[in-house]
Amino acid sequence: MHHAKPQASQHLTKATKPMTIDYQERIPNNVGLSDNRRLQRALESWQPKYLDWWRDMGPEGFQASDVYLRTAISVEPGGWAHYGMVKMPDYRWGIFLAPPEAGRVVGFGDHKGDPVWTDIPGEYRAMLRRLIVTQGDTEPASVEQQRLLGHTAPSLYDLRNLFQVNVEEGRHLWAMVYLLDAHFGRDGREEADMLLERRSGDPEKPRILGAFNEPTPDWLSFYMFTYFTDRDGKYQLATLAESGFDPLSRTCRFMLTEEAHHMFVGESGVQRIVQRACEMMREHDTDQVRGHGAIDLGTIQKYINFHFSVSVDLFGQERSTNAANYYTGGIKGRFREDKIDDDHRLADAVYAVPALDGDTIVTVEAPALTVLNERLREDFIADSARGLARWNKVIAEHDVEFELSLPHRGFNRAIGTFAGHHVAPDGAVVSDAVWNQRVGDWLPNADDKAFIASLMRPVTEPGKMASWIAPPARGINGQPVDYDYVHLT
Ligand code: BYC
Ligand code: FE
Ligand code: FE
Repeated sequence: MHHAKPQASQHLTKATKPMTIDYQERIPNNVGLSDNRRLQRALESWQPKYLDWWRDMGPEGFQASDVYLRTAISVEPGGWAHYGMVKMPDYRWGIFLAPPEAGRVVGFGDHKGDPVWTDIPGEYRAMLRRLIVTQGDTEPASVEQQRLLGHTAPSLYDLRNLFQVNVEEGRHLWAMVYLLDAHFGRDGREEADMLLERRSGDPEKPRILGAFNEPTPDWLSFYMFTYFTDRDGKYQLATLAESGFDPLSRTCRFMLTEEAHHMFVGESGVQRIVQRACEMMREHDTDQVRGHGAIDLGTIQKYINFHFSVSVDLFGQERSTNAANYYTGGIKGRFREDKIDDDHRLADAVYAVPALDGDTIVTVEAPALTVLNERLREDFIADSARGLARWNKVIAEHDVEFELSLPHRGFNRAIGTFAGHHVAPDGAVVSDAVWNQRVGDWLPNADDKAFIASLMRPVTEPGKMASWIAPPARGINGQPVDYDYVHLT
């Protein structure tokens, strides 16, 4: 049976400080796993199942390649990363929690001001289990969605970034399985096994949330996914980092440090594609750049429309009693709860949310507690818009007249108020007939997908880029762009 061992090139050393990760252990951790035999046994019996899953469902065709990966070596802010050539199955997946905050108290809900819980309060067990399982399910799902992309990477730099994202999503699964094994006994072990059994896109045993059953067939989709869908990860993890259940909070705080890189991959990936499109538009004085091997801005807009809309669905319904119960229980807070100036209980507060009044989208006031999903969705939308502004800056710098935009939040929705209605990207409610006539202008159509697929040819020479993407501004960890980031076998 395989179990992970440190690579000679990793130079990972034994723990000296309490919050340093112990790499001598079979499962690297900073939670004192060797002092908890029961938990250690549970995780050690899950580890081979995880590795089997990784070999079956992880990146296809590259398990034997050396990849320039970063590994967490400490959870202290700054200087936590080590870089070296690693074969992915030997990546040191483990359990890393952010340091505890002395005297931390519950920040919101009925228990506001109470000391945080290190064990699960019995009354919240079911809620917490469900949240942890839902969170955990997305992590292996994304690895499954991306497993064939290695065959068509536009450069070795991008190939390496894909694999970095994949191993870290694998580690995020470990993070949730740790909580299930440590705090939910036998049920937790069953859930941990089920996390390895569901499969993205499989109608018999699908992943839990919609976006995680969509295919990620090409690299434009991959960058959109890491820009928009990983950003849902940022917002959900941030609300769970507020949790009164301290192990969940500490776990999510460390996961957020990894999440930032995933969104960087998405934002910079789209930016480089936009840049290439603009360069070709200037060079050939046309916006029909497909013939020049670039992706036209109109197609990029359609991919934005798709990935934005499936990602906003991930926030759930506008009105949710689940969300109200999570908040009142002190289980799941708002984004940056401590920065919000109110009573953090919300018993009497109201909040404005969109609603449909016939064919018109209006704003109505609702009890704030019941519309927390919508509020978080709004935070997400504002954050998403920032990257678009940076992409539009690139377009303007090339003197091209075109502006990328986010579609209306009601566009192409499958969850909540707008599900079952057709909303155009500009926010107009339209008929079935208009929708059917226009949908191919708003979402990637068969022709767009075939064109994108035709561009997906691997580029494997260090420093070379596919025709449709500009080189990155710089390499990884101070290495040059033409560094040999993945040693192909
Ligand atoms: N698809 O009351 P509601 C990440 C279900 S991404 C399918 O509005 P609630 C990552 C819902 O489950 C972050 N079903 O729901 C990114 C409920 O089902 P039941 C993932 C959906 O509970 C990239 C029913 O509809 N983390 O980490 O308020 C790569 C009623 O809805 C969907 C989390 O999501 C959907 N889109 O909110 C790798 C955090 N939306 O009970 C990783 C944990 C809703 O009727 N999860 N439903 O069977 C949660 O906080 C909540 O479960 C949700 C839903 C926000 C997802
Ligand atoms: Fe993740
Ligand atoms: Fe992520």
